[in-house]
Amino acid sequence: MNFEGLDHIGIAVKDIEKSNQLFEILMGQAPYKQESVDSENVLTSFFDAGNMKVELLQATAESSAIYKFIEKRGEGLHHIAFEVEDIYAKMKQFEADGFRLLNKQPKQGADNKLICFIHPKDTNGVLIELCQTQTEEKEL
Ligand code: CMX
Repeated sequence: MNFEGLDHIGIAVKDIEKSNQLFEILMGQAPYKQESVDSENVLTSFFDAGNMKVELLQATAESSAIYKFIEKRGEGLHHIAFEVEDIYAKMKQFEADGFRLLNKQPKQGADNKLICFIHPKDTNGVLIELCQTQTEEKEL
């Protein structure tokens, strides 16, 4: 098995403050974390959903992937993220399997993760994120 489990699903939203209020009602709790990821030009908030999380993402610049996504496809499900034990090993494996990786090295993502995306055109139109919880030994 390649994955440790589903870590989170990412939902692209236009106005994260409004969506936070909506999801607070839906999830029955406030987000446990809000974070700006400057490298991705996004504002994020995370809700605990039991054995996984829901991440809301709002673009902070027109260059952001979230901005382009919403322009093209509207708000909605943006990606699903699987936890992996060793992101370097999985990136190597998936690349050898023919999947196009959208970053050649793991990037610093939200929620203390090292992340890598697989091109959605290689996975039936769904953007897949690999993420590894960062430990001190694996910090970039
Ligand atoms: N899910 C499914 N399909 C997607 C998609 C997504 N999230 N984003 C784009 N696409 C589709 C587009 O609709 C388009 O399809 P068609 O050609 O059929 O219209 C195709 O992929 C190419 O899209 P594009 O707009 O021409 O190309 P982009 O320059 O926007 O690049 C992608 C798309 C996926 C390569 C780019 O968004 C990327 O590198 N994403 C990874 C990084 C990311 O998403 N960061 C934001 C989240 C960060 C975080 O979680 O912290």
